[in-house]
Amino acid sequence: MIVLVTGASSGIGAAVARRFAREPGVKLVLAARRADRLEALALPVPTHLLPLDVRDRHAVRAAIEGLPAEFADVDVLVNNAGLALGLAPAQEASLDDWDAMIDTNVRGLAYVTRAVLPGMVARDRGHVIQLGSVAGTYPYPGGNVYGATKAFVAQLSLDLRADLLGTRVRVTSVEPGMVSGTEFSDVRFHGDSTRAAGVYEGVQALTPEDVAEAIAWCALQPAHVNVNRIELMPVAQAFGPFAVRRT
Ligand code: NDP
Ligand code: 8X3
Repeated sequence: MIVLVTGASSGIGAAVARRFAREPGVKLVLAARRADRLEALALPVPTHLLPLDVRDRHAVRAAIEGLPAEFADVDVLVNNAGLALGLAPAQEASLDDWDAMIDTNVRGLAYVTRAVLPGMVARDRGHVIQLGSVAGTYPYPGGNVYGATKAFVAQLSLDLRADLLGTRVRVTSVEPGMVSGTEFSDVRFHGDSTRAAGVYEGVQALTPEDVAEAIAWCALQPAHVNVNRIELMPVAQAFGPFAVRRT
């Protein structure tokens, strides 16, 4: 089984790489911008490193088309690269932050999907697993464009199922709640590590390994089973607040 993980240099993506490395016969293709972080994973299975910015559609296509023959027939794509930037209300949010989220979570995820799918369809085998988020279902203050990008991921996953009907290619949207032990909040708050740490203070959040286990479970189902979506949260989290303004 050849597993391609985007955003494997950190957090959930790195945990997914480590989880699949435990399966017999797995070969990994690990993509991210920080090649040194990919190298540092040093997993004990055949691995091809793919330094890649998913926002660059030409680079994505060239990278997938240029995979060495022994890594080219990707069985599982874990489309995990993504980020949140900022938590400001929409009327104050940074357009640069919005662009970066749309370019990465929407365009980048679509580019990688588009590059990998033809091979999967030609082989009549494959599984696209997309990292959505509970933020794509439940709104919260400041979630705005981040949440909307994750709603895109969920809907694209359903629409891919429609296009792929008649093939044996599977599609799953994995939608976690709060996951600690990743760089997610450091990135969201532009390196303000105190504010980032505050997000997880006093909360037993999901771990990257929890999410990786759910992803592996989806991929390891019998070939005729398609898990459409999985939503998981820490017990300590529930659905977003409904804000009521009283006069
Ligand atoms: P991290 O910040 O730890 O990991 C994000 C990964 O995405 C990194 O490996 C980063 O690698 C990669 N990445 C970001 N931008 C690009 C890019 N332009 N090109 C290639 N790779 C990129 O965060 P998480 O592990 O927490 O997040 C992983 C996914 O899970 C994201 O899609 C996130 O939205 C989603 N998620 C996270 C939750 C959480 O609470 N942590 C909850 C629900 C969903 P590099 O910088 O080296 O390029
Ligand atoms: C990450 C989870 O709740 O911080 O997608 O948006 S949340």
